[in-house]
Amino acid sequence: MRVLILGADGYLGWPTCMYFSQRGHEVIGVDNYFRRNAAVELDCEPLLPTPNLIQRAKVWEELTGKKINIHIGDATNYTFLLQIFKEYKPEAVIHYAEQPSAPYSMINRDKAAFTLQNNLVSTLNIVYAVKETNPDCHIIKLGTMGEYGTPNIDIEEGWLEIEHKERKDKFLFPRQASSLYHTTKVQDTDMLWFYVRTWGIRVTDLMQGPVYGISTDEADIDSRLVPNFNYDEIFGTVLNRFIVQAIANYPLTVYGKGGQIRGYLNLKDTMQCVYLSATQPAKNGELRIFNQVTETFSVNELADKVYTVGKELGYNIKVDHIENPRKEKEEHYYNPKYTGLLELGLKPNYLTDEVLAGIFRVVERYKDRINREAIFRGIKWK
Ligand code: USQ
Repeated sequence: MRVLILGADGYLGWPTCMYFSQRGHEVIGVDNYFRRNAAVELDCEPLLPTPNLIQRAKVWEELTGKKINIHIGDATNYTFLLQIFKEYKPEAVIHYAEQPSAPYSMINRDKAAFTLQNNLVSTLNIVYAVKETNPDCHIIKLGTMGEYGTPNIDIEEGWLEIEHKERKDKFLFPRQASSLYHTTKVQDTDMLWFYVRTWGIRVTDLMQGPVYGISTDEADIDSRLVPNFNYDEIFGTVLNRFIVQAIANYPLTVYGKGGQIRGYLNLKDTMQCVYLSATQPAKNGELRIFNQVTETFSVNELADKVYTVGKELGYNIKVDHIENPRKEKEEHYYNPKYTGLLELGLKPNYLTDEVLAGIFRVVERYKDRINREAIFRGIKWK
């Protein structure tokens, strides 16, 4: 398969490039270095040093003999993107090229506008490039579980059948996002559904929860192939942050009551889910939606796990409940369905103490690089 990966330099993008390349597919990786530049601008660089995307691909080729074609450019630039589609004629495109951070989107109007413009225009451009070059190309889009919010009813996989005044129909499950970033993902889904209905394109929209971890089979080959591991308030996800905080002797930053429940998954399982989606594609005229999580935890449960494993490793960890900078429910019902990817063949890597200890061990090696000031700045929703 020829697979185009947009956002190839990111936390998920680079490991995905290697995952597909390792399995014999032709990979084209595109990135505009938004994350690298934002990390410099906001002083929140990843914990582990990562060579740039061109250098990463060179290291990968030296070590495995497999080539990943890299292009540095912006998916919101249609001329650039169309040229890539014309040159490579991908059979699948994986869209990670979005501004992925909820706090970033809440910093100020300019960051909100950037998030809106970047996320929606990149998605629109992909749809147009697919229509213009190969309407059979399968679009795999990273959405988020945050599109649904935390409703007081079970969350289905994307769709909900509604009976109203004795008539029935199927609709997108109601969405109520809790940041401007999450709202752009809702808008993406709506836009994709419009073009699926109108042009008959094929789309898989993956509603992913927060990802944790640093290890994949390919990334473990050499330290220069590691993913970007962010632990800062803006780009770091909560479990990765807690582990770094534990090692930095920084009290764990549980926001508010800590009863916020989310669906989580290991970085290795993101690779599996995207791969399973690509190799068993959606049909033409189908918007297929999967909830991409493997288990659910509250923030308090994550803090407890980090506390317990950290203690065994000799850390004296403190847990703080700090005033929640976000506007979100801190105690709520949460029961998402997530069987679709299991049915495709997903074999989950659950969050065991051993998995947690593995992340601790990697972070320990780089603890001198921890920038304590990046851990919490208090970007407020209000
Ligand atoms: N949280 C804390 N303390 C922290 C950081 C976070 O209590 O120091 C809480 C948050 O308030 C939230 C939960 O932990 O209730 C998850 O926060 P997060 O920062 O790990 O995740 P989030 O901002 O929701 O975003 C991340 C990714 C995003 C993805 C999303 C999936 O950055 O790209 O879309 O997870 S989901 O959360 O299901 O919407």
